[in-house]
Amino acid sequence: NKKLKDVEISVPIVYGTISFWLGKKASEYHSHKWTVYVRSATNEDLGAVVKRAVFQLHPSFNNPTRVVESPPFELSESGWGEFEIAISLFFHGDVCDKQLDLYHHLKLYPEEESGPQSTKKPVVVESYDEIVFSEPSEGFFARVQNH
Ligand code: SLL
Repeated sequence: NKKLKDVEISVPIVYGTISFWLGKKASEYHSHKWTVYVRSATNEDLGAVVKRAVFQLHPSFNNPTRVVESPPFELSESGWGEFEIAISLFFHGDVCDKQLDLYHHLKLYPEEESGPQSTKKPVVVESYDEIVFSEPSEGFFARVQNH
């Protein structure tokens, strides 16, 4: 698989969490439902680049290492507390051998300025990033160009 010198592929992504307070249905250990996700920032199929996402949750969860093998690269859970989620992205063989580790702080509780907690107003925290691959293989380049 030949490498293309002087070529760079930049893959824009967004990753983050959306959290809903369960209101009347909230219990002590399950007060919120939340989803952590990684997706293309430009509506491309991230599955052309990413083979697998591994979400490392707080050890208070059952089976805290969660593996997602195909898009959408996201995971939903319920819980009661905020913590840092480690997100490892693994790429297809012709893309990159190294994994990329991202870190995201799960936020459940709104800031005081945005008013009281409501089941209708989810708390969203999202980050933007660009994954840059230099000297991509021809196969990878062919797969993602013209998209
Ligand atoms: C805290 N450092 O003390 C944080 C830890 C952990 C949250 C928060 C588990 C839910 C379940 C859960 O929400 N853990 O047991 O299914 O605030």
